[in-house]
Amino acid sequence: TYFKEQKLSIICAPFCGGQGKPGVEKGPRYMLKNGLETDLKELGWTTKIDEPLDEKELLEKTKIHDGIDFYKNAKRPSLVGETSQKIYQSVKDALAEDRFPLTLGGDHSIAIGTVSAVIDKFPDVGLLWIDAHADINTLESTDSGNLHGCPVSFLMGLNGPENTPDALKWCPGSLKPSKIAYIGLRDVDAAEKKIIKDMGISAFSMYHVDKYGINKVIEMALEAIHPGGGNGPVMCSYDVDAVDPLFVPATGTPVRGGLTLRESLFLVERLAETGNLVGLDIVECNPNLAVDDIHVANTISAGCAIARCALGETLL
Ligand code: HAR
Ligand code: MN
Ligand code: MN
Ligand code: MN
Repeated sequence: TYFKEQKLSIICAPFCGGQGKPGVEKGPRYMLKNGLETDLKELGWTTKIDEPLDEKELLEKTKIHDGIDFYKNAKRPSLVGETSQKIYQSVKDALAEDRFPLTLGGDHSIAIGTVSAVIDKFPDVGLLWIDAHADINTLESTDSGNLHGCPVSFLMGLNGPENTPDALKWCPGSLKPSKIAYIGLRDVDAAEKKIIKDMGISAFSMYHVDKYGINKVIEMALEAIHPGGGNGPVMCSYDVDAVDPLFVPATGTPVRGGLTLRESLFLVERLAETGNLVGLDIVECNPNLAVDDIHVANTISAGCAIARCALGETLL
């Protein structure tokens, strides 16, 4: 492990401005209400909760930015930039205190902050992006204009300095194509497929999960980001829409044919087993999109289980 003591920061990132469906800002509050902090304490972690954003104030602000904060067709770049920078600082603070950073979203645009901070501390880190989507659209290629579909392009510096909104210029954009691997993909835009192919990025779609099984896929992904044995620090940015909507229905862009609940949890159990995990995001839980209370409970409990399994919970 890369941490001296079993200490962690739970960083709350209640942000919905990287996409258009309010409710995803409720994720951190719902996961904490589900008992996540107590459960992590029972696993032996000394916890601290960091809330760099005011959920209510930020939601109001997001509405104000609607329709005025644009960069080409990208929506709310100023707000995404300033918010992800606050999350960046929180993750940096956690790591400076030798605490494992667990960030609860919010939409996936917050990973611009979390991953940048983890790279600052561990320059050699490999990133596992667990998602139905590749989130690598550039400001040029995005059709929706939703920045939660673009974080990887900022992390990799694909937009270039001349094409980066001012509020996002703080992002170092230093992630190398060889240091990222995807798992769970099944809804990738044509422009994203081209970027992934041209840059030689490792991507394991649901096809590969079916073909090889989840354990083999994880091992191939680790080998891709850390050639010669798969050892080295790993950051996991986990979009809950990687999980099949049968298990995680309350999310903004569900896509059928995803990971089973067991595959989803095995993935993080396996990462915990390596002892190499240095950061985790859990994003895109949106209680507003549930049609009933069971949908809320299923979604939130899956998000919490992903966190617990990544942080040491085992079945036996
Ligand atoms: N590729 C689409 C876009 O860029 C949709 C991706 C956004 N959905 C997510 N991200 N939940 O993982 O708009
Ligand atoms: Mn997604
Ligand atoms: Mn995502
Ligand atoms: Mn139902």
